[in-house]
Amino acid sequence: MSVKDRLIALFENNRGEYLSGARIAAELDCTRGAVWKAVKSLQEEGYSISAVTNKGYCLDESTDVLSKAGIEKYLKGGEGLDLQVFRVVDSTNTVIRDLANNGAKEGTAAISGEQTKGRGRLGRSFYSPSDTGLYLSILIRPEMSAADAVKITTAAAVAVAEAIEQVSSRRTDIKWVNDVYIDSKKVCGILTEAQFNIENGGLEYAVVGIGINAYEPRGGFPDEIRDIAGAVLDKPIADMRNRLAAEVLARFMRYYKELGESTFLESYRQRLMWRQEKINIINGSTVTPAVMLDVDSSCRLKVRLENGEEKLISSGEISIRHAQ
Ligand code: BT5
Repeated sequence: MSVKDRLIALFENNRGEYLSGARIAAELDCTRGAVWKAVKSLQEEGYSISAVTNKGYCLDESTDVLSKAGIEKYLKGGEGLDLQVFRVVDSTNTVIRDLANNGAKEGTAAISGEQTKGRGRLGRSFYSPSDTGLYLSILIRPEMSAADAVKITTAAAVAVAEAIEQVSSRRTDIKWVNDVYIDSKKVCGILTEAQFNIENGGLEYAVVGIGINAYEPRGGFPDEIRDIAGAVLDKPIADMRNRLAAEVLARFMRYYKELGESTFLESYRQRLMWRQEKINIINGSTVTPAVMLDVDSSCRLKVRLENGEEKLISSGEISIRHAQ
């Protein structure tokens, strides 16, 4: 680990406390000059570090910069995770796909504070500005039936919804299949991309990508998504994104291991939006009115069509909208 990474870990474990240059140099086994250089570089990355003569350096309690040490500090459970944290990447899903193709193990996760090419489903883009969001992808190599595999994304939605509630105390809803909402605005989108084995058709790996709007971007969301997108919080709280990342990762890994028993399902149902309400089912250019009833144990949507017929819908390319 570089001096800078070790310094982050030291600061993260002593937030709000002054550490003398001499103490830091001794703990990191480097010169005081190297400490000063590392502090400067962290300040440039957005860490709020005060330097006071005769007291030393102090990482401000309110600092909200993603780091491996910062996330690990809050990580309870989540065994087998291997975190790689970036300031900016094109897409964390692409980072993980590249690592997976080079043999990375299950539990490898990429976490970034910004994406330049964040992806949504079906070629759509996911707006991923710096400093206000959390973008992360987790590699899994599941040995499971296709029926269980469809539950991966739904389990991720529950992990996110619960993590947001834990960190922010705000109530979340889940829009089938996997968008997380607060007050009728989308605060999180999830994209799971799978790689199949050409020889035997089995699932080689899957990348679960999660994008969360922690705060509203400076200047607000772009016009195209202003009516749809929302943020978890309107005011910063100390270290929110590291905490949120840790909560999401640990919960997802737990639900993933318990996927066979669908332990996430009850929590999913409790948050499901528009139950017993009128919806429109959108499949390409076809719009079918229905009443939403529930989800079944494979997370298929149970609806009642206008002719009274009840139907189960799998996600695929179908989406739903609320009908007035
Ligand atoms: C999604 O697609 O919502 C899945 C988004 C997954 C993003 C994560 S971030 C980490 C990982 N790396 C990636 O590159 N992707 C994953 P979809 O259901 O297709 O919704 C996309 C639509 O949501 C867009 O067409 C916009 O209307 C809207 N949208 C775009 N950016 C948004 C944002 N930041 N917040 C809320 N809505 C947004």
